[in-house]
Amino acid sequence: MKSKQIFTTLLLVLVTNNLFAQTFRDRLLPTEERFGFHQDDYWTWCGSVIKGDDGKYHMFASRWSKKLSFEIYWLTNSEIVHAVSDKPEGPFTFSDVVLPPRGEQFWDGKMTHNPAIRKCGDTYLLYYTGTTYKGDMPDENHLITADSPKKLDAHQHERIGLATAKSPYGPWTRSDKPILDVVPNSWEQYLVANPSPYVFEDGRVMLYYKGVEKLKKHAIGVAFADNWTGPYKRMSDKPFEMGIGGEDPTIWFENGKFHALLLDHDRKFSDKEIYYAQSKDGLKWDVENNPVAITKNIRLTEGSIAKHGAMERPSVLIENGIATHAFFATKNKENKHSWNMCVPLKKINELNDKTKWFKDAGLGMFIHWGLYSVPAGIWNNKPIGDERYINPLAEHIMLLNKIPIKEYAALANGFNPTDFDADKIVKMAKSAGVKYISFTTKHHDGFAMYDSKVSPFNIINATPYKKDPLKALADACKKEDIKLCLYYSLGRDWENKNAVSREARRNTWDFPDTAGLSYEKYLNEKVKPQLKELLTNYGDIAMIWFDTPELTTLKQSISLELFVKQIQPNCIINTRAGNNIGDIIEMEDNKIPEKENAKPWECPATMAESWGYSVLDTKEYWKSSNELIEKLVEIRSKGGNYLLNVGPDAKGIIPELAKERMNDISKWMAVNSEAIYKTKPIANKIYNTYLTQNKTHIFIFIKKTTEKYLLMYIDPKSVKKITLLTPKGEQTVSFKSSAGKGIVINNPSILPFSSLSVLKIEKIKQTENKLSITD
Ligand code: H79
Repeated sequence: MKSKQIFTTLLLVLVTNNLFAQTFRDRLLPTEERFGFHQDDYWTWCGSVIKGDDGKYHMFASRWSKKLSFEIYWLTNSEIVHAVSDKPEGPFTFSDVVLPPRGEQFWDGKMTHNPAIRKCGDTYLLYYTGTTYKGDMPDENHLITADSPKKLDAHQHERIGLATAKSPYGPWTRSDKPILDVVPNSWEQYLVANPSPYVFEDGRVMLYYKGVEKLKKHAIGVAFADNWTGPYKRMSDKPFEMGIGGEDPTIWFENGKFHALLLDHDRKFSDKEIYYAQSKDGLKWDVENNPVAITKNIRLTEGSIAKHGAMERPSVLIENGIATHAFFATKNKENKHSWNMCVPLKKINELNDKTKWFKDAGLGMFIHWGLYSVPAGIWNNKPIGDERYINPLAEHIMLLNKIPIKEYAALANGFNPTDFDADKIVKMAKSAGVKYISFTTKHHDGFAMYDSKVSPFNIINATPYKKDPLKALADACKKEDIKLCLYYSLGRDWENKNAVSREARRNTWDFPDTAGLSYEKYLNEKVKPQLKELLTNYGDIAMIWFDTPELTTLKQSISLELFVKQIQPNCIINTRAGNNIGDIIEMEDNKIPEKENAKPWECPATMAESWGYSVLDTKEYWKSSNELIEKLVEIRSKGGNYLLNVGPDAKGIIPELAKERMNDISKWMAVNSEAIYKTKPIANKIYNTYLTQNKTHIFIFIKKTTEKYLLMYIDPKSVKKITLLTPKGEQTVSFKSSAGKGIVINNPSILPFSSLSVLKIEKIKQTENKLSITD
């Protein structure tokens, strides 16, 4: 760097990151229960589909008689059959038995299962599990049990085989030996089964499979063959770790990546559902925080949700390199019928980024309003928690003063916010440049600020006001095109005894004893029913803003995410759903992170200290408008959003000091908002100020104190012009090239704002990537 007095150096690295989190869940289209393959007299289970040379779709599935039970008999009686359909989703019609019993002497003489159909050149490859055992096959007159020697015999002889044919109708050639056998004295000494091949175009095969050491102890293995004809050699003598307790993976290559659908036998994420993972090389797998891909709740074309009993054995149909349909074995809720079901898939490039509105927004407004707005920080004539500085958060008054529910609930009698004017508040927000509003529908006190039928502890039932402020707010937001987000206190609810959280954060005075209490019960009886109301009765909800996850487990966080998205698929959630589940990262209250983040993020913040209206937040506690604007810019330069709070009082009026600040922000945004909305950060830390960019422009935020010249290391040929944004319009700013290395900008001496002003650099090429780093 040259002389610091003269030059401010701006190092530019331009980032393009158009990738966004794509969960497999979002690809599932509505389906029909009859899609797939049903057989009235048989249990239908595993299934794998391929498009044949005849233009038809061919499913290879396993089945066994319904005269026998679903359990056990798959192992002794299953056979692989072939069914055909003109359409990929079916319904498939039975055609022929592909791999019938062929005699005890063969390794696969009695049973075939787990078909996986692939094609290489002109050969159809059917990978499968087969077994044999001594004695006759069981039937309805000769039943067996889980401990029968026949069953155990069948079990320990399970091996992996390959049948080949030139037509999906056969004839099929089976080999006399399995392509993969057990390895004595190893983790896979008992049996190998469930083949899942990835066949490369040149004939190489990467074969995932299940190995079992002894009953109930299984793991995944991977073998490789230079050609499908074999030999199949293990890639390692250890089980393979997918990062997810996987069983029955199906692996395909699409859009430059390997993808897998699989089951999680550890049930870490949910129970008996299908999970998703991605990989660059097919060996090292990335698992999303919420990898649940196909749940037991299936969306049907008629708009309803079908609840199923199990989701297993996933497979996909690939056409021209694109996964077009997912297939899986399923049972109805009563477990009386099983079939192989089909769900059509959206193409990867048809997925929309649900967080786009959020990434573009920049500024949001938080509204903290509830029963706590009545005492406003004073209880029994004393400041909350006796001394203001111990905890200045007025919305925590119930906890800090251990106010019994009965006494706290009496606040509702004096809560009649007749001056609450949703239209006015939303208009104020809009004029300040706010793009979304997050409203406290239920804070830690458990009081619902909307019409809730789940608990009478709400504004309609308990107050003289009797009106639904959320309804008014939702209508006003809709009118003004502001996104509506709903705050919901998750892990803390001081009115509900089952909301068990950490000791210092729960209601220990009304409910000293937690014995017999259940957080899961609270989730099922209060949280989910209230979320359902919120997501059903107020139109489009842009985000559920969870707070304080407390003791929420990973499974519970995942189930909350799935619950929200099943009702409103486009609704996003923040990471305070707990356990890193969420579409956007919620930073700590009032904390701006050091640098940008790969995921969209938000900083929720107060103008003073309390979130709820507090008479203790006297003027000296308030940040100035300039400070707020600078925080907005800092957050934006790091790619985040600023969620700035206001706390209406007991009458529903926003405090004057908050209004003043919103008004100052309005004036600033009226001139500078293009440097805030739809912009992205520029990666490197820069000297003394902040930057944002969009496709056509770079924005530099400058202060009155900034030096006379600015040096930017960007190619002068790529800069069309530079202007200063002012209330009177754009003012041209001169610049010249600096010894071919960059540009020197004449820093304007008079700036329009006492906070930050904006220099706008117009790029010549309308693309983000053309500016290159020259130093
Ligand atoms: O809604 C706003 C706050 O009320 C809420 N999050 C924002 C968005 C929030 N809840 N908790 N906290 C913020 C911070 C934690 C407060 C604590 Fe305590 C103070 C933890 C320990 C001391 C309150 C008092 C809880 C236990 C004792």
